[in-house]
Amino acid sequence: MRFDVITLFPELFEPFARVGVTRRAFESRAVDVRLWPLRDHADDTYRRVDDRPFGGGPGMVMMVEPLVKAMAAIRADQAAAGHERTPVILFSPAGRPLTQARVEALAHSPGAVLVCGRYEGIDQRFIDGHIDEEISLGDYVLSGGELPALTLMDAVARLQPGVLHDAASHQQDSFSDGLLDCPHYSRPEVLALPDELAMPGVECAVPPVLMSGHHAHIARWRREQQLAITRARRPELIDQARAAGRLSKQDEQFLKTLL
Ligand code: 4FV
Repeated sequence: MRFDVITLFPELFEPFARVGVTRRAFESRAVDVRLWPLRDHADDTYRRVDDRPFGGGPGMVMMVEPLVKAMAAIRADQAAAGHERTPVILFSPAGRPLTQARVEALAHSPGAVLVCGRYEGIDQRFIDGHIDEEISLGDYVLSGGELPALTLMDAVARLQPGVLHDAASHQQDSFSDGLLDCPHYSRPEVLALPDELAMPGVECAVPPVLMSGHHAHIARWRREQQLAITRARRPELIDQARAAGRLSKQDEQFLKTLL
């Protein structure tokens, strides 16, 4: 799959391809990232990419022409590479909230063009003319669309075959079945911290069921933990899982015990 990223700060993306699980996605070309520095498509003497808003008001607006020229260059490059046209995504607080379901759909797609806004926003004519989808990371205001783009690429890259050591690990992710994740434990089985590091009220022993080797009991315990945590923190996700038919009779019986 291929991401074409229009950005004023391509240097923000380099480290991303060098570390962690996502590095494997890029080195294996499972995810092919092309960076398109917007200033390369600003051909006035000052290579302007932003200007004052018509109608007045604070801040600056990203100009339409450099963006349109960058899109033309991307489409030409995709055509030359025999790569199909990919949808154009803009990150903005006005977008649809990003979900794991949207990430999984993208992870099984040819890719996308990611437009990273800066300043107060982008000239609406570019949005009307080129943007297929607006995605929001959340109800807060960032200084640019680069972090949302990196976030989306990270979430998609880790789902690419062969990127996670154990493919099963993303099947147990939060949201993979619409519920929040269960607690995780590793060595030591019984925590023995010196007094100055002690954590009062924290159970020092790992839940015995996890040491039982009884896979069905372990799976049940983890499922019940997911249900309890999700019901406590994100009850709307329980309703969504129920509506999607992802809750078993056993799940419903357990949820009743929580009432
Ligand atoms: C944002 C968000 C976000 C708005 C103006 C970039 C900034 C600036 N993007 N989820 N929240 N974008 O705040 O996606 O151009």
